[in-house]
Amino acid sequence: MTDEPALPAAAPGRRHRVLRAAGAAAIGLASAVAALGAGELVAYATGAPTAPVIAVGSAAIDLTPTPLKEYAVRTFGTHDKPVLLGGIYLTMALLAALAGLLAVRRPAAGAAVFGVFGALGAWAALSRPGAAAADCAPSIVAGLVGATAVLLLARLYRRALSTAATPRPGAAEGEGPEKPAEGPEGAGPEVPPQPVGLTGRRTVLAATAGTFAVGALAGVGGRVLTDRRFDVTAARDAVRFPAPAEALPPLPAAVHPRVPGLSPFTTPNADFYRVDTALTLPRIDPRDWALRIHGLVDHPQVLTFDELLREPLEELDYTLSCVSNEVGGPYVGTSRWLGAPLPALLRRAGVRAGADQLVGRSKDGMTIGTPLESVLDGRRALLALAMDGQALPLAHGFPCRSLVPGFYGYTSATKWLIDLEVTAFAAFDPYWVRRGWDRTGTVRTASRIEVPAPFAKVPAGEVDVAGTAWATHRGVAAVEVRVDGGPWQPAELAADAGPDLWRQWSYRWSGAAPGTHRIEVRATDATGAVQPEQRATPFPAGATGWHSTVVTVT
Ligand SMILES: Nc1nc2c(c(=O)[nH]1)N[C@H]1C(S)=C(S)[C@@H](COP(=O)(O)O)O[C@H]1N2
Ligand SMILES: [Mo]
Repeated sequence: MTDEPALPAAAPGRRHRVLRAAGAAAIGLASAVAALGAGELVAYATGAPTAPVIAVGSAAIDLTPTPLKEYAVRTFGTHDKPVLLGGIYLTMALLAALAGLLAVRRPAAGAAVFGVFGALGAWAALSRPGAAAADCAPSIVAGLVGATAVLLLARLYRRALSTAATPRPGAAEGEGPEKPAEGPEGAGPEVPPQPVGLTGRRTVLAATAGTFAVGALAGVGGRVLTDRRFDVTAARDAVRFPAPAEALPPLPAAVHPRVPGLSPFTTPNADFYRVDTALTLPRIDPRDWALRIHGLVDHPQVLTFDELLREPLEELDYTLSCVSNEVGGPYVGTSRWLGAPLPALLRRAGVRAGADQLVGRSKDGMTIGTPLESVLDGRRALLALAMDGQALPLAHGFPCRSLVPGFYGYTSATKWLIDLEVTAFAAFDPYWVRRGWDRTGTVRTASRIEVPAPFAKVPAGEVDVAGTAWATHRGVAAVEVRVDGGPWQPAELAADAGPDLWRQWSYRWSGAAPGTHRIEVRATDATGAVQPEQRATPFPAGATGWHSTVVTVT
């Protein structure tokens, strides 16, 4: 800021205009915080997904064009949701500040901005799949509270300004309404010099700060109350699984090549990648959960969680992967899953002729379609309830998700599953297919180098190279490595635990000479197909191309 003469007498200096504008913007911001706080409190009654920002964010995710979504996943990875929410909060803050600036001139216009906010949130909440009428309540209340707050604060603000502008006896003539609120004045002999309108200004400041504080408190309180009300961690901890009818022996240690730095064969739950569109995790109490099986079936079914537990449970060692994974990327993981065999349940329901798609629906409205023929062709499709010896973590679909080996998650692995519909591809396009993704979603052969790390410095001589390859449900038959575009050399494959699992590999690179080198890898699946060199983006059917790593030998 520039040096200004202390307490300019009459000129409404730039500083004053800036301060006034800041005050008006603060009024808008405080009103927005009050609005969102009220929304969070009301969401205590209707559930976290109905809170205004979450509802708007969820609608934004669904409306985001595929290329932008891909960009977000690529750039922000699993942080895509915090980034989106941050963006929404920032946009709202800017609009709220503008609403404040507007409100001190035209109160009705400022209030209208909040009305539009509220309506937008209400529309977003109602547009969520499975929304109830009451779901728009948090946004409507938020809109009303925001509009009321901005009207009241703007009135105080205008009053403070007009007090400041009222010419006092003895004050210079010609001080119009543009006179700065901060204008100094000579007061009577008993009263020390006091700026005009100080009390009024104090009142606005206090009211704005108070609105802000109460709103923030309501927001935080509403969140905490909602989290507590819909908490299902105790219900999850209480789940006990009967011994599986078909248990698997422990995996042999030889599935891992024991190269330091290589990821473990079984991915711990805490490290398992997470990809979904859920801004708030669906919380489902298994006691309230039921799975409906319907559509082109002779005997529609409704299964409770306890009934599912009484099915002959099976274990499945399975590598789940995401179509959005880039070459060499992290969206893949392996676990031992436990669940009820899906084919048996479908046969019991009696699949009718003409059906070729199985659509899973989740509590949060996701739809995922799998080729029905594949589900019934003898592969071990599962309604999974547990993962690595624990009930499914909330982020991975508690209490139940589907798994169909050989398909990417987006066409087979519905989390928070509540509904299975036997239908036809011609009759229904699931969520991702509507957005242009391949409707089948067969996992493509992939391989990646994990050791050495990209741009690692390694000593000359013998260098251990190792990584992971998968061609889910077909199986990996070979992995080859080459250095600096030289001849392909076979890597050593660790023990094969089955075609539904990834396969880890290692390669001893001997005679590594100082300098920069490029290591490449490619896999061959059990049908004999070699992973293609041609690069393809994840959209629309999964990435292709060889992974490579550049290292410096010292
Ligand atoms: N309800 C729901 N299920 C879902 C998704 C989702 O967005 N919502 N994403 C799918 C995708 S794209 C993948 S790759 C897997 C990821 O499962 P994970 O998060 O347990 O690793 O879940 C699938 N199931
Ligand atoms: Mo995915």
